[in-house]
Amino acid sequence: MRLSLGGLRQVPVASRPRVRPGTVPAGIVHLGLGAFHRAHQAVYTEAAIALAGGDWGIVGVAPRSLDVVRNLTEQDCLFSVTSLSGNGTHSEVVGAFAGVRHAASDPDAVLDLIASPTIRVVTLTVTEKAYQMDPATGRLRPDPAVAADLTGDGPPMTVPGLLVRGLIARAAADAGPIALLSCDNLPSNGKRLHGLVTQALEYGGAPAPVVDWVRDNVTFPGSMVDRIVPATTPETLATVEALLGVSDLAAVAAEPYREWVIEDAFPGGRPAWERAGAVLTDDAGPWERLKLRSLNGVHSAIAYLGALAGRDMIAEALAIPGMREALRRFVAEDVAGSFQPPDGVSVIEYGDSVLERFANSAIRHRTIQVAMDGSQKLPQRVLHTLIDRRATGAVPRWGALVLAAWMRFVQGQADDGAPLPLDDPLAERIRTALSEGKDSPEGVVDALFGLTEVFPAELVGDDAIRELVVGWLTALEQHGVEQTLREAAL
Ligand code: CS2
Repeated sequence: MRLSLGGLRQVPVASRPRVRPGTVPAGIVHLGLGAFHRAHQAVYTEAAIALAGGDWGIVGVAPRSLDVVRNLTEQDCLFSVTSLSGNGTHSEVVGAFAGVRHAASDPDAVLDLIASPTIRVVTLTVTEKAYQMDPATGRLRPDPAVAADLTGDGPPMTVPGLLVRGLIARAAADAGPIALLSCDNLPSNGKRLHGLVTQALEYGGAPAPVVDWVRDNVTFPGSMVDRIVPATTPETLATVEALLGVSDLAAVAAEPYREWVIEDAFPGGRPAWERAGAVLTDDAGPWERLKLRSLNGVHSAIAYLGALAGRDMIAEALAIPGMREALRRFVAEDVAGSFQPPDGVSVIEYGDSVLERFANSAIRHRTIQVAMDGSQKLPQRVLHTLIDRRATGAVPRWGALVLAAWMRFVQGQADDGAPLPLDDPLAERIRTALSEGKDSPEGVVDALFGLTEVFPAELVGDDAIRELVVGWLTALEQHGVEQTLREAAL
């Protein structure tokens, strides 16, 4: 039997939703129906509604993927989240969804929602690349699809297009203030989203009254989101079916840990997320830098080094001799001194707790999954650490290793010669650059440093950085990851 309102009777009582499914009116539109949203904001929002009430049901919008919309529709918008750890598993069905939509086939429904006075918050988990901005600068990149969305009369297909056209419709309807809350792993994600909307309005030639309305009625709170949520696999679905007693094709599995720090700027109100364990603050910046640099930066390091060493899973890659030591030194020697952490937080202790989470082998997180979209992830995860350390005169040796590992990874071959996929929006640009400089480590570094949308001039022009990266890349090419890590520890 399939998970659905009727099927809930089969589900163990302890796993049933905390709110009555289908009874909570919509107050939030969420863009990006991937596994992360379901295991993170949806869980917090359901708990907040269960504990404090409010019309904060979520309408989930998938920009492209039809499968998730179909699966959720067939399941009366119900799905389960299963926490996996060495200490056992727990599944809960989430009942906070008030509906689902597919933007690619029905964009008008999404614009109507954003323009509706009942919707007072739009949340986003669309991944870095969907913001269509140059990662180095945060400038909107109006490629043809974005340009058509912003200036044309056709249906909007991109995230900037959906947001801006939705806001224009909301301004016309004078439907009240609204918060746009980015939950993606971008630097200063609230400011980025604000910049995106501002630039997109300008690019599309929005009339002054609309620009004024957005200025006066729309906020862009920043946030730090955290939970490790691997892609769902057939194995996940089988585990979940055994736990729930019904099959759930929209199931997600995740680590038990979760964290959310949100800037409290919601002019139309918000769920009582603090009741669900979120931290509401004036400035999420220190939390976000902590997480991007000491969690995501380390995650990317394990992903590139591990994939090159032929390890399929993050937990396996962490077990390579010398890996933990190198990562601990990366955090202690490079990351910790690169920014001011939140009051009372030790970056080194945070980094150690992150390594414990990465060691959770039950979640089966693939190195290749974390490795994807590196061009969009490197700036906030690694390059900002390098730049900020260089500004103090330090020589960030371990951060340079991470960058070198990416440069070897994008060449497409593991240490044993096995092919590695390059899944990246800039894949073509990267391949073209590499075809010009592939003969030596120096050539590779210079060619890739030519990707100005990723590498800022201050980094590229820094001889000390270049020398470090060339040194590591040479070692990785000559000896492979395992020997390089063994020797690095000496
Ligand atoms: C990961 C993140 O895939 C990736 O790039 O680093 O998705 C990571 O698992 C989450 O940010 C953890 O909160």
